[in-house]
Amino acid sequence: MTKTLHHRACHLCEAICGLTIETQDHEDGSRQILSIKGDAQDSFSRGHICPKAVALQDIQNDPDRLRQPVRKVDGQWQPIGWDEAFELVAERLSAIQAEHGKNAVAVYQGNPSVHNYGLMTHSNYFLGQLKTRNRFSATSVDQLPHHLTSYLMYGHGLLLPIPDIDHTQFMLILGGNPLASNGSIMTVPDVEKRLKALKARGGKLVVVDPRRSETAAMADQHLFVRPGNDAALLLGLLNTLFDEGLTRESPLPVNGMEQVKQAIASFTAESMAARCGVAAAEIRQLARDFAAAESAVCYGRMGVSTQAYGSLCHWLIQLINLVTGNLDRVGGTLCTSPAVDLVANTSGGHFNVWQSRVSGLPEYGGELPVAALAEEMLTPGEGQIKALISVAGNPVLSTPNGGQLERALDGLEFMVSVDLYINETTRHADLILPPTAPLEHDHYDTTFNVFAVRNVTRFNQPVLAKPEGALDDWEIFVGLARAFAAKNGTELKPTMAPQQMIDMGLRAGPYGDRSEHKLSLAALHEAPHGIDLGPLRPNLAARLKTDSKAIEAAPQLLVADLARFAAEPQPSAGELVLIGRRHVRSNNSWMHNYQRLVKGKPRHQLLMHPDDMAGRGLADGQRVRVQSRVGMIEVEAVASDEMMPSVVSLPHGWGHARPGVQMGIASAQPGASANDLTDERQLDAVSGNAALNGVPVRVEAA
Ligand SMILES: Nc1nc2c(c(=O)[nH]1)N[C@H]1C(S)=C(S)[C@@H](COP(=O)(O)OP(=O)(O)OC[C@H]3O[C@@H](n4cnc5c(=O)[nH]c(N)nc54)[C@H](O)[C@@H]3O)O[C@H]1N2
Ligand SMILES: Nc1nc2c(c(=O)[nH]1)N[C@H]1C(S)=C(S)[C@@H](COP(=O)(O)OP(=O)(O)OC[C@H]3O[C@@H](n4cnc5c(=O)[nH]c(N)nc54)[C@H](O)[C@@H]3O)O[C@H]1N2
Ligand code: SF4
Ligand SMILES: [Mo]
Repeated sequence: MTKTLHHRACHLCEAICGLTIETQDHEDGSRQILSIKGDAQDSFSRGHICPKAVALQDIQNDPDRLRQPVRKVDGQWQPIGWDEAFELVAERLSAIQAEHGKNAVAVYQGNPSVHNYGLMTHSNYFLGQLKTRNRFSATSVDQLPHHLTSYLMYGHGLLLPIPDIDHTQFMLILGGNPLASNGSIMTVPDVEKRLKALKARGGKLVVVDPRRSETAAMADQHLFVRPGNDAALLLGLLNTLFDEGLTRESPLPVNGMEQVKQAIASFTAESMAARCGVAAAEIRQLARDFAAAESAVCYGRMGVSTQAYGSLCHWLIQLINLVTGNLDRVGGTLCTSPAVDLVANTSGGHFNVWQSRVSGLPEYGGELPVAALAEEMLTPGEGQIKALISVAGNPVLSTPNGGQLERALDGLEFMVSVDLYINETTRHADLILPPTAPLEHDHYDTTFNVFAVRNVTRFNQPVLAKPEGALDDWEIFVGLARAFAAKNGTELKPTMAPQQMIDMGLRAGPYGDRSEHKLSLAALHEAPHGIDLGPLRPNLAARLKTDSKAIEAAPQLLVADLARFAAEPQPSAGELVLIGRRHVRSNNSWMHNYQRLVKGKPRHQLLMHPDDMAGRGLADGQRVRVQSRVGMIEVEAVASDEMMPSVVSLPHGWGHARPGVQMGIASAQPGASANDLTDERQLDAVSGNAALNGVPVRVEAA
């Protein structure tokens, strides 16, 4: 009975905390997890951990997790062999494409796709063969405005300036709650300690949020903002910076700044105050504080990207950092220089080269906005979606008007899911292909090293042996690719394992064969706690991928959106709007089946200001009916003075009571789905990203 200590990063959220996992090997050959702790020797996460990482063992041991492919026959799930399953997928998809055209097969890729390197390297090996324009992902219910803004201004959708949180003297956060989310597009393990350090060195933290979030509660200043109206605040700030001469020269090459000045000249703090709910004097003072700080960073996340002006907000955020000299500056925002450099190796992307069939929404990087998925299934005609491949996603709970999508899935001719569970989405599939569990496969973070607040790298070895007959995600995609190519008589290029691709990427990268670091896979094997490659450094000028090789400060598309913003009719007083929230013990829709995380008081209630409850004759803890244009749910309402009046908050990812879901613990305390209320027609019009925040709702006693 040998005990072993393993070191590996947690892949569950963007913070990539180092873990120390102790296992025990038994005489029968089995290996048991004894403990999961933070790895104090990981210089990036410094021992930080959250409750979700401990639940990695619950994922491993969950009796509800699928361990072999299953096929639905007469409404019953039955085991099926891998080869037979691949053959079935190849046959059904080929037949559907032959009859209805390539676009009749759609793809949805969910969030864990970017937390699992095998899906990053190999899903396209198969999906690319389909040559369908109906590709969708969680990007368009999340960070699409970030990518689009970077693509338009810097020439590459992944050139995302990251807050230099460890060196800044002023951090302005809009629509992010890193104390619950552990940071996003800012890979920052141990964020609370880093924010405390910012305050301890005399820096200032300001949070703009319609809820006094956990992060807002620790800030020096918290401003309530009317949901969906951050652009007004940001315009007021930028306008003040120009108006009061608070700008600072930047050495970066910039085009279009005069045009920006003119375009925003009429959006003064005074004219924007009512719109955002922040007094003009406060807007002006915030601009002065920001500009006066030795270094400052303006950072916006979910709350300002999944709203009706997501792209406008992210453009204004970039401009505020730029004109105060904080873009590409220590203590401001900086782009990473990652060991596997996805920016250097790829073209910048493309936008609006084609559009969705029904609503004409623009593609970005080959994907269409997921808000259009259901209508593309439900609207008859040439190009109608007849089959779906869902990969590591749960769009019934995570995309707007999930109820409509659910009905649309019922009408498909064929659906296959690559997933660990029979959940709200995959229960509609004909076939589910489950990969190995997280600790059973290796991992290299291709994505979050690129978004990290320091340049870091590590390779994660599997902790547990792969069970006999199990396949990793990437192997499932190789199997599908081969079966599909054989069925269609197409030639398939040979592929290599993800490990080998990472080795090549490391060697070709900035710390590879041509540098003193000589990074390779073998070198990372020698460094189980990860390698710190130093703080972020200014590098943007050399990395710009615009045609002009300058920053494009005034992209036509974004400047034009100012007119839409100015013309937007405002809701009448007393109307309620819905926003979302996250909790540290929850992870989107899929980690509610672990007792360790869901025990204690429920965390899926509707938060509502006491005055809004009183005005409707509602009592604290009462069950209420919440209604929007698209649907109605029942939940418990809790009075909370954290909320801005007229705003209610409900986390997404709940609603596990649907029939056929096979997740016992989750179904026992199901909650209701926020996305039965969100509206697929409410979009950031520029990018097509869903506006999940700021949804008009009515609340009454149930
Ligand atoms: N109203 C509202 N809606 C939201 C949000 C919000 O804030 N408010 N947030 C949005 C955001 S930011 C996101 S990212 C999306 C997330 O939306 P999705 O990505 O659609 O959903 P997840 O809940 O992440 O579901 C992940 C699925 O992947 C499976 N899975 C987990 N690990 C693996 C793996 O390694 N391999 C495979 N093959 N499957 C795996 C799980 O069983 C689960 O079914 O939700 C969005 N929806
Ligand atoms: N524990 C946990 N961690 C997670 C996840 C999880 O589900 N659970 N999900 C992961 C994923 S996929 C992502 S994308 C990240 C997201 O990470 P964050 O961007 O930090 O997301 P949230 O924690 O949802 O914080 C969003 C904040 O925006 C506020 N907000 C809502 N509407 C508006 C608005 O109109 N304006 C402004 N200014 N604020 C608004 C909300 O009140 C909330 O406090 O978290 C990741 N980490
Ligand atoms: S914060 Fe929690 S879930 Fe996120 S990487 Fe760290 S341990 Fe994992
Ligand atoms: Mo996300």
